[in-house]
Amino acid sequence: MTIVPVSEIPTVSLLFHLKKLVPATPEPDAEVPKPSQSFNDRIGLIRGDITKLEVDAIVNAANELLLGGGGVDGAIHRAAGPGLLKECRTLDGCDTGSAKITGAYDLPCKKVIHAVGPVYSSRYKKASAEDLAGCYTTSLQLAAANACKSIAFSALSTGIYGYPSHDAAHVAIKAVKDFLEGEDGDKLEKVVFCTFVPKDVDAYNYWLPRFFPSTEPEAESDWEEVEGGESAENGPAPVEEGEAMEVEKPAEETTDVTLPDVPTAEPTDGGPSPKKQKPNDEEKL
Ligand code: AR6
Repeated sequence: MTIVPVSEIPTVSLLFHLKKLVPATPEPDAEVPKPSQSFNDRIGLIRGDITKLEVDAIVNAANELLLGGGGVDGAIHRAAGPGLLKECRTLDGCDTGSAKITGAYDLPCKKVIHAVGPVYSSRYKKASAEDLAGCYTTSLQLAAANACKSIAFSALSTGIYGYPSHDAAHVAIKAVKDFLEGEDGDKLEKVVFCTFVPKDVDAYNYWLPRFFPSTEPEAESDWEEVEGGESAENGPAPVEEGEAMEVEKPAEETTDVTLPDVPTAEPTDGGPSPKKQKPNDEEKL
């Protein structure tokens, strides 16, 4: 039941440095974003239970009623206690693609932002993407307007609502980057993506380096091509285990997934780095 202080949530900069994020291989004609130390120092990635994060605001994957539910919504309401539901009852629900903010009650964070992601529809991909982006943007605006300097997102819509993880991570990271580049961007000191299940871990490990390239001087040189890597069903080959620091998962969620072990040591400086597999860089969207 360990609470994770915001300062202990690994940043993209740290994950590149520890070689737990793999720099992207540039596509021949693709435009590569300019690396930004400031962004890489402010984007966090952690795998585990969002209710354990001691950030200013966590973002719940809610539904339009805002009265609790399953998945991360259930976990947040259980950990917050009955005061949260009581406050949610006063909010009169929330539209899909938007978000509302409440207190956090017994949670270690200060605020809960309840975002209503879309139920994914492959027939209406564009509308789904707009609604999902709206959740991220509204949540960031609410955080900034409520003096929250750190915010952690669950992978909105990727559970019960069925949004494919790679597509959802692309939308989420783009919305966050757009916000950080905007006029209120510097109000947020840390924006964290909190993953929970392997498909989302893979998606964020794939997409974060493509939006937030490494600033490490020799980031590319240590990675070697390995033949015969497996491919994940819906995306690039999964990277090796322990990509991002983990926090404890609630017992009820651990039954159908095998989680990698928590990394316990940094790679040693002297010895040769283990051979790692480059991710498959094919565009998946
Ligand atoms: N911490 C972090 N992430 C979690 C946790 C947790 N404790 N538990 C689950 N996740 P979902 P949705 C991840 O289904 O798809 C509810 O009933 C999970 O692995 O919670 O937006 C609501 O009331 C997945 O990656 O939300 C709505 O009715 C992500 O959280 C509906 O589900 C979101 O999965 C919303 O569906």
